[in-house]
Formats: sequence, C-alpha cells, structure tokens
Amino acid sequence: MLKHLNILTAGESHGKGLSGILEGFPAGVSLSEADIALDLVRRQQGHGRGGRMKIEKDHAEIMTGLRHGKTLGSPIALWIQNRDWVNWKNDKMSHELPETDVPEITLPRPGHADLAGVQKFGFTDIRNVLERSSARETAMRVAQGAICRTFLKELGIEIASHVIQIGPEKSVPTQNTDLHDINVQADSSDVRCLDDVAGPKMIRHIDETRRQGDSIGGVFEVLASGVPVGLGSYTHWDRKLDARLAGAMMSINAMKSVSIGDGLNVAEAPGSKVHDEIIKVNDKICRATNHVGGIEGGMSNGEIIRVQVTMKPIPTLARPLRSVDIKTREPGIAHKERTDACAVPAASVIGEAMMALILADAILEKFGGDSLEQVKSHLAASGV
Ligand code: EPS
Repeated sequence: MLKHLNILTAGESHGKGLSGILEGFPAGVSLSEADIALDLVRRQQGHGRGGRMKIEKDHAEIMTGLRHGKTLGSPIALWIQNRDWVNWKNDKMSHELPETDVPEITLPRPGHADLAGVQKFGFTDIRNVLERSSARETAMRVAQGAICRTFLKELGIEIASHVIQIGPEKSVPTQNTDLHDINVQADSSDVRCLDDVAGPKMIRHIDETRRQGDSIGGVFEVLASGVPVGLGSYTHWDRKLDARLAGAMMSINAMKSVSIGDGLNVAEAPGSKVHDEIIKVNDKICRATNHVGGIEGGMSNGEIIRVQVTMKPIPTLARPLRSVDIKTREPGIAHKERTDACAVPAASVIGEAMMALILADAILEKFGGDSLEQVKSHLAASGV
C-alpha cells in the first residue's frame, strides 16, 4: 500500500506500550512531541468509549530521527506507554510467569479476531490473539499519521473528518469546504458530528444501546484539501490513489466498507448527475461540483478528497452472543471484557491518520526529495 514510506507498529493492548517506526520521511520538517499530542488526545475522545480511556493518557515519545526540532531523514522511532500495564504486568500480561498460573480465555467472541486467530496460530488461549488484534494499536498509527500531517501542512494540505452516521442516526451532508473549520466544529461535538440535530440523537442512541448491553457502529467521512493534481496513477492497478486509500481505511480495526465521493449513491443516479462538469474559473480549469470525491482515474484531480468509511459494532458485548469453548468444545456464551459501546468518533481520527500516511507517501512518490526543501521545489517546478 505504501510505496515510499514504511511504517511498523508493535505492542499488545495491555502490555508495556506501543512502539513504532516511520521510515522514508523527509529531512528538515519541524517536529515536536506536541505536534503528535493533539491527535492522540482527539483519538481518545468520543461518547461511547469505555473505562480504559480514563486510565490512558497517550503520549508519544520521539526516540530517534530528530535533531534541534527538525527531522533528519532517518527512521523516526516512537514509544507510547500503556498506563494500564501496571494492572496487568504481575499476572495476565506477565513476561515471566508461566502460562499455567493464569486462566486461559477459551470462549471466542463472534465478530472478533479471537477464533480465526487461535486457529491460525494453534493457540489455546484467546488472550494471545486479542492483545494484538485490539484497536489499541491504532494509537501508534495516529502518532505516525500526525508526523505525516506536519509535512503535508507545509505543502498546504489539510485533513479533517467528521461522523456522518451512528446506528440509524444520520447527519445532513455538510456544504462547508473549510477543513480547519470542520475539524474545530467536529472536535467540539462528543460524537464529532457537524449536525446539531443529529449529534444529540447519536448520543442518545449510543446510551440506549449501552443500556441494552449492546454495541453500535456507524460511518465517518475523511476529507483532504489542497491536494495537488496527479497523485496516484491511471497506468497501473496498485498505484491508484483510491485503491490505496481504500486499503488503508479498511486496515483500521472493525471497518467494513469504504466509498469515495458520492459513494454508494452513484449506483442510483444517472451519469449526468454523477460526473462533475469541467469549468473555467479565473482562467483555472476546475470542476463545477465534486461528486467524484477528488479522485478520477485513480488520480487526485485537485478537488477535495472525500472518503466515507463504515465501522461495524464492536464485537465485545456486555450481553455476549453464543459461542463454543475451544478447549471443551461445549456450547457457551462468548468471553466478556471491559469494552467501548461505540468508537466511531475515535475511528474518524484514525481515518485522518491513514489519509495523512497515504497522501504523504503519494507526494513523495510523485515529487521525490530527501528533504522538505527538495520536495517543495519539485512541487513548485511541476506547475500542478
Ligand atoms: C479494545 C477494547 C478496549 C478499548 C481498546 C480496544 O480496551 P480494554 O479491553 O482495555 O477495555 O478501550 O481501545 C484502546 C485501548 C485504545 O487505545 O483505543 C479492543 O478489544 O479492541
């Protein structure tokens, strides 16, 4: 998916912490831990989160790749401590205790990685799977995305997101094209919703779902403005920008579908209502509308990129579904853990990080350069 940058993440949900490496990032970009902190806080917010987020206070320490406040072009290693580790290190997540001292989890949760994970690795304890399949890992991706965002900002690229649906509650589509404004407004809502009527209904729906011991999913939209024309490619299938964005969004835990621009609605409308007419404004060739979501033929077309992502309800339920014990093979009720009733608002912030990673990668692929100054001069010389 990534052609120029590389990222690696490591860490278990209740282990010591998360570590990550971002490699291929240009030199000369101003960076501090404060640049990453804001997005980490935003990812921890949102109505519907459970008790874990009261324990964690995510902070990414920059371990390498930085000197005098500027990136060096060398790999950037990060560390995020899990505050909850102290509650787990002496038993369930001990590095030293023999496994016989801790009861195994043997009733897989439907919808989770539990069953296929233990079958794949030949484990007898589901905890060996759930610790790494947990969405805790996305804290590191948000940190890596925040670093890419500082680079994109230097090039005039903004990224924002907002929640457009939770359960049956849908927001009215926004006409706002100021992405900074969209994020300020979304961040001021407990469900990151721009619609003042739909937002409170979403909150009520989450509360009602939680009361019933259930969980709920939804849809969020990620936007990017200021994207130069021609990122991605029409010449080769795996270089298409929409394919790369879709893959990146689907890699977020619990995502089930991705659409771009008007998305699923294009199936109903005729071509005359789907395609964006080409017009001239102040001698600049642009589009009269943006149904296509800023991508045509696998390339950015200079308009705002719009991606919608659907998240399924979280599989850990307070009233668990039927399951079968992997040890005794007896029918039972799925394993129950502390959980979130809804994490769609948090997922929208993770979507921003994935957008930042893919766009930074596509910029470096098209314009090249080892330093920010080189990328800037290549971009200026390209005339797009
Ligand atoms: C998660 C379960 C919950 C979430 C967690 C993902 O954690 P816990 O089992 O500790 O209550 O809070 O998300 C995070 C820790 C996070 O940082 O987003 C799961 O099973 O995927």
